[in-house]
Amino acid sequence: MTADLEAVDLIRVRLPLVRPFRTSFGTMAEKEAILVRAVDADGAEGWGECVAGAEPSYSEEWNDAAWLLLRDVLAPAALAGRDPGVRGNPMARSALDLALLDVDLRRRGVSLAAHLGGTRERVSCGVSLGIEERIEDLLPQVESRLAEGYRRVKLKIEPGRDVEVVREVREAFPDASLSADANAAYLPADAGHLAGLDHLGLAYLEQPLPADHLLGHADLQERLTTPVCLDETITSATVAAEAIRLGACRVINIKMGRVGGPGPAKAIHDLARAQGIPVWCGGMLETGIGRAANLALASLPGFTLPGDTSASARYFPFDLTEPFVMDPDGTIAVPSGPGLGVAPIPDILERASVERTTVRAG
Ligand code: OSB
Ligand code: MG
Repeated sequence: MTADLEAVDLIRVRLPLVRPFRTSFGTMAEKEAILVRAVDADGAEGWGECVAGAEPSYSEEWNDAAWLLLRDVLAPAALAGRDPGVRGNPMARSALDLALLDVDLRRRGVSLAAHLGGTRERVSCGVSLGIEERIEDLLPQVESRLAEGYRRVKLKIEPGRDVEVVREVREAFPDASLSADANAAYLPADAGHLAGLDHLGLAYLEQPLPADHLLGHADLQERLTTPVCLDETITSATVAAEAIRLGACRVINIKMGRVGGPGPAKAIHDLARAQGIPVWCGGMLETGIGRAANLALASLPGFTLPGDTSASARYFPFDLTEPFVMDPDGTIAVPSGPGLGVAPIPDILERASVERTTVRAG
């Protein structure tokens, strides 16, 4: 597949967000991403997006480090047709793997969704709302996103902005499908406090404890009636299998970048499905490139819950690709063209680029 790979371009982009996005680990005022463009000897190209952030705050990876790894290790190994022998760094690896897969699929005329085993043409969408200083700034966002058709609204929470916030949103929207995402902000000793969420009808509570607390999540799940969903913890199919066996979660969020690529993402889907654990496609505020990959992944049959696969307009005043639009029924069409089915619009890519380099064989 990579035999005639000729060059790998790395393009760092920055896109303004429609609103700063605050989580328990920090605030993002703009989106920074590394795009990977793989080019083969016939000039065919493929794209991938690294979902790491500008800082190592969601996980250990960050773009400055991913850039070096892609430039000095991963791309040269791919160009030489050898295994890079690298541990960890799933987001950087996933970005390159996606670009290489995209070249191959485009050449063969196969969509990423078809390649992964997708079974639906449209996927169900939820939306993730950042922490707001004031409840008056959150409630109107929930209202307008529900009115747009989003099938689930996820509220970011942190200590001091949790049970009360969820209660206010629940009181204002009694029938809405709601979830809460703590991004690892609590400790096992907070179990009693988190049990205060149990009467608020959440679809699930996402990643309450730090990523390595497998037993902590199992104990917490035993205490809560709210299903626990794991995000940061699930870094491989092995961890997913152990989390399920321990009872550490009843729901899994799958992000291709966090688990190291399309292959591992599908493997986690397959094993969760075999064990009756529903999964949904997480998001990292991706540009249209990463969004296309997420929509393809979310078309697999085990993705039975709405994903953080929102429309381009929820994130950006302008996206790198043709914008993804959600229908009023809360669904987005899965790209059906070869590979990702989308590519950056040259002018917009040019305008958003802040750094570029090309890696060649030899
Ligand atoms: O925990 O799911 C998360 C964004 C950046 C980092 C981590 C997370 C998120 C989101 C946004 O919740 C999901 C989206 O892309 O809409
Ligand atoms: Mg999350």
